[in-house]
Amino acid sequence: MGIKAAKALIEALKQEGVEVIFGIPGGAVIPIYDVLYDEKEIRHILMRHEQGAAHAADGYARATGKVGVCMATSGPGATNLVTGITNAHMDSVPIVAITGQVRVAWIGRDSFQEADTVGITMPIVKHNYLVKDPKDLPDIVHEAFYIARTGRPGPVLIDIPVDVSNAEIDEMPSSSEVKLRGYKPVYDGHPLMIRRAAEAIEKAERPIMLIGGGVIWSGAHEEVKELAEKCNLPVAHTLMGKGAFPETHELSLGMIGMHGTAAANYAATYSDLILAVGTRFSDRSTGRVETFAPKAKIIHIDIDPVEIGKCVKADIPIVGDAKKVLRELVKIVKPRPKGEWHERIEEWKRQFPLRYKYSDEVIKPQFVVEQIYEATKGEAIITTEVGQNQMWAAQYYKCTRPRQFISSGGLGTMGFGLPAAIGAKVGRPDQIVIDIAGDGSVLMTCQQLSTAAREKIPIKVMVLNNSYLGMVRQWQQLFWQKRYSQVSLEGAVDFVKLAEAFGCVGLRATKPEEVRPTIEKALEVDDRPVLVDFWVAKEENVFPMVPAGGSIDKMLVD
Ligand SMILES: Cc1ncc(C[n+]2csc(CCOP(=O)(O)OP(=O)(O)O)c2C)c(N)n1
Ligand SMILES: [Mg+2]
Repeated sequence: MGIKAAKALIEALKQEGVEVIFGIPGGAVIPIYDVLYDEKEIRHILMRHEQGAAHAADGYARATGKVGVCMATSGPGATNLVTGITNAHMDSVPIVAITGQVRVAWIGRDSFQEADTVGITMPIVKHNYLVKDPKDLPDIVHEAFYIARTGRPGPVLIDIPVDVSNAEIDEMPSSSEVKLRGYKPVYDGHPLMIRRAAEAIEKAERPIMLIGGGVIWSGAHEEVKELAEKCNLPVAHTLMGKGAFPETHELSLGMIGMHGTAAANYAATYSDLILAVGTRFSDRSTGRVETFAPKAKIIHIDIDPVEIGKCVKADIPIVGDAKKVLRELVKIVKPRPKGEWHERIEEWKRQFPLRYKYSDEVIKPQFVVEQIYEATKGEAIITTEVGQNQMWAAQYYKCTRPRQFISSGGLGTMGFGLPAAIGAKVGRPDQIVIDIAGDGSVLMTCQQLSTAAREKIPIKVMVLNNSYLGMVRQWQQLFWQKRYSQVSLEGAVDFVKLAEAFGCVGLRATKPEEVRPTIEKALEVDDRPVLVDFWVAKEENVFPMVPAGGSIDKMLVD
């Protein structure tokens, strides 16, 4: 007795531990959806746009550490996934995207809903497949998951022609160990390099650690803490590394980069040693690289050899898994006491804390984030949109554990936060999941409120509604003589009505004293999604700010 390839696909997904698929059906994936009709173990969440399916898979992966799965039909379904896949690629998130394709014999004839999905996605995936022989399908699924989650994580796409998924294969192979020629991530760091790193730490006078998203994916947060405490290393994090070291820890410098803290940016600038772990030195973190950390020796630990020396020269390169490398390093490095360096850092923290002017007339967006932080006791999972809202969330919601802060870093995708929150909440139903949003961003994927309502996924969307594409307006104000070109969203939508139209609870706060009670009210709703429309100060800016292309020690503070 044979088995349908589509059925074999679903069985292979189950063998990989998949519990949920975010997707939308269409002609080229009907055989797969037909199998899902009887499927009990895998939950399918019907999204309202495929971009959101990819972001939901992404949010699920970031919140759980597992591989997220999304599915779309051929042509427009697949092309709608592209932004979401690129987003996962830029932030090294393991997702597997399954797309339908026209039948094998019709490929290349501009058939109905044909797109060259493998070609289109080539530069934005870790790997992709066009399945031509149905019996290859189960093995390809296992390979795809293996590639997505090992080494530096990333998205993998499987494109399946409709006659392939609809074909019969002889038998369902049992899941076997994946072995791939030419793909062997290096996990153990070179012992000599680790020794040199230990010596450099011992000799340094002004060392800091700089941690990125790689620490989270490697599960190295405990090792980071142990090393930081043993050697009294001040720790700065990138946007992706937020939560990998408790921001409430006395050794935390906060976030580095364009909207980072003065303490982190000054410490990097004046340090003589940066121990960089799982970070790719993006321009948002380093500012002008020619003047980044001019006095520092750089130890760069990364699982992906391509990152070493790509943006910043490494004096001590260590290719390997952050957790394994730090484990070795912490064993051999000698403890260091605190010194004058720490006093200097304390002084920066005292002199230049993150701050804003509170007002009791108009709601300050930073105040909203602070109140969300307090009302959730710093425990919630936060997703963000992109723009000022994202930076205020990063600055004022202090995180203490990995996988708590989920944000589109590399691609900066407006519309990410809402579907990512859906994915995160599905993966972590035990957690409060809040999308800290901007009015512009949320309108890009707001149709997913319908998904969340119908599926009873009680996320909270907290819109910092400034009636502007605020971050662009901020740049225009500061660097383009206040020529506010095409950034007003005045009167764009009534968010409360929008929420209600989709079957969600809609709330609004227009005065500072309403902020906390409205948040509390939103937190009480647990059977439906809630959207809160906070009418915040329209022309508030995010500070500190390093002008694009500037050195990170040259910050505008107001
Ligand atoms: C998909 C997409 N289009 C355009 C941009 C450029 N962009 C960056 S921030 C921003 C404004 C965001 O507005 P809003 O969501 O209201 O956030 P705010 O900055 O006002 O908090 C824009 C248009 C982007 N990042 N992503
Ligand atoms: Mg806005």
